Amino acid sequence: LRRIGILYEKATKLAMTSLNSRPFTVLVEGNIGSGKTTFVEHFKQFEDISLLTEPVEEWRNLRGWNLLDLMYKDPAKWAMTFQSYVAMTMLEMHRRPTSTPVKLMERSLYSARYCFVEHMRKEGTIHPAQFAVLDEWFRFIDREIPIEVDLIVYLRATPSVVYERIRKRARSEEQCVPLSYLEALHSLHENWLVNRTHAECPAPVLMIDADLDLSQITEEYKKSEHQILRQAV
Ligand code: DGT
Repeated sequence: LRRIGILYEKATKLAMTSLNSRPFTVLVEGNIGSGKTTFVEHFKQFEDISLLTEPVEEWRNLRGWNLLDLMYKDPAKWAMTFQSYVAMTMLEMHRRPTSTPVKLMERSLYSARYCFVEHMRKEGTIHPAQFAVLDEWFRFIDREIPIEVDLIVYLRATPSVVYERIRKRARSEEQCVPLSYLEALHSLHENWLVNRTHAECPAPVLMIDADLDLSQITEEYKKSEHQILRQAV
């Protein structure tokens, strides 16, 4: 009887998945170096989840051009170009079809707009006219193209902690990243996901303590498994 029950539950979920034909979609958000990639990789062990890691490699090599490096070296000149490419690659990930009932995606169009572009606007890195163009694109996409999000996992980390991690991993483009930049990005994430003072938040937020080091973080990650996996068959 128990086996029949399990089979029935699986069949129901499968039927719902194909009827819905849209996966339960989870965004993984948090500051640079907060452990988003590690979090996504934790879910490799489970079936029925599509894992979409951030397209940093595409940003580092667009027809031979390293847009990430150009942006860090000369933001006044390259920030607009970089953000428009980030938005395109993010939209592609949001729209990418999956055959599994759960889709886990690192970052999103939302953090690009509400954290990174917002920071550039505040700091004057981009001209107000450039900001207006990026914002119009964002609004157009948000209005016209269905982007469904069911849950946001926020890896909340202290700026000084991520600063140390970034220093240790030594990604060449990030050598010039100062602590003040990470503090600014941290408060933009907080405004967006915790204080909700800044802008719309597309889904409920599950907060995870991302200050813990690798040896302890798995336990913390496990707390989110139930909410994410209950959708999987
Ligand atoms: P993780 O796994 O939490 O350590 O994640 P990271 O640090 O590999 O990934 P992420 O998205 O925080 O940052 C990758 C690099 O790309 C980092 O140097 C910041 C930069 N980045 C990501 N998205 C944007 C964006 O929309 N605008 C700007 N300016 N930079 C971005």
